[in-house]
Amino acid sequence: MTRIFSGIKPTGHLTLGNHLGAIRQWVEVDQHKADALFSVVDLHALTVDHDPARVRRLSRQTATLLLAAGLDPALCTLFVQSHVDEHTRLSYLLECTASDGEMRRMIQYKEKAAREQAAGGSVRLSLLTYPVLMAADILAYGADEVPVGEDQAQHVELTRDLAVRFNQRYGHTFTVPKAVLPTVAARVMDLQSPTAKMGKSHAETAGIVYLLDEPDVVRRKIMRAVTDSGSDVVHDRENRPGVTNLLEILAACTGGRPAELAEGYSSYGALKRDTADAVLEALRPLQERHTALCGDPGYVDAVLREGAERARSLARPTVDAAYRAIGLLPAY
Ligand code: AQP
Repeated sequence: MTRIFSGIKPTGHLTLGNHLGAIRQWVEVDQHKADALFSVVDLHALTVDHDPARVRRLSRQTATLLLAAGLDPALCTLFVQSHVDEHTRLSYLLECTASDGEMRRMIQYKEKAAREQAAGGSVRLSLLTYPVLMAADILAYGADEVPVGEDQAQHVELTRDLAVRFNQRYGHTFTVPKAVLPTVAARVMDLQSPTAKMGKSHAETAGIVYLLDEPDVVRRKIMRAVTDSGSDVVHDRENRPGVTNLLEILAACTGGRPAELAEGYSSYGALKRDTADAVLEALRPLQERHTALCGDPGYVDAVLREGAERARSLARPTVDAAYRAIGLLPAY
């Protein structure tokens, strides 16, 4: 059976980008078609300046939201990354497989390092090496597929390179995974700066729809979305990024095709109204289930405990095999 792994960082409140670019695919497709593991990858949240209490709170909120979005523990495995030591054990071996140059070429590293420096902070070493930890997350489970938004495709490519290199040097140990991108909304853009990704840790929040935003807040953010000069509604990512973003969000929520949807509109106002309605309709059931789950914290704890147990049992044999293959003496 196909094995799928994907993760989400508790670096902020989850956004519509996380939902349309990743979570929805996990819920509607992946957990039904494969042995799917999904992780709140909390160690990745430590690569930038963070408040420990907030990371803890967001880890729990993220897990709860994933269940609210429809991940079903009877169909998939949901766990917190730091509960399974195999991730960090394997990460070190992969650091010994990766090169400094290939890490510095990662686009997210360049962008986030520049942001940290601009804010006067120092760049943590873990920001540079985090794609290696991500490779360990994936390779520990022998995942065949990694459903991700476009922004993570480069990291999955690195994971493939590391798996192939390790296998060539030390004998076949890892499955070589592939990234699977959604067909629409692979990259949901910020409503206020539609040439930048909608990201949950961005400081400017006016262009970000959070999954737990109140309905009137969601509507206001969408109605105030930056559109392009001109007034005709066309799907053109290059020249009309604002309108194109709205069309892609609408398409992702309603199941249509962005270019075809564009033909039905002659004004930005109507497009914004319909997009807001579609987003609200997509978020309503998730928000209702989230409220219900918050009243049952014991259930979330139990899901995460059982998820970590299963994840450990799957990862340990692969990571032990990697330790042997690379030349380490087995523990007595
Ligand atoms: N704007 C987006 N459009 C489509 N997909 C997106 N994803 C994130 N933003 C968008 C996808 O969501 C999954 C989980 O992402 P992540 O939390 O691991 O990290 P990220 O990609 O760095 O997401 P953020 O929200 O932008 O976080 P910050 O701001 O902390 O960096 C991934 O599959 C991702 O592709």
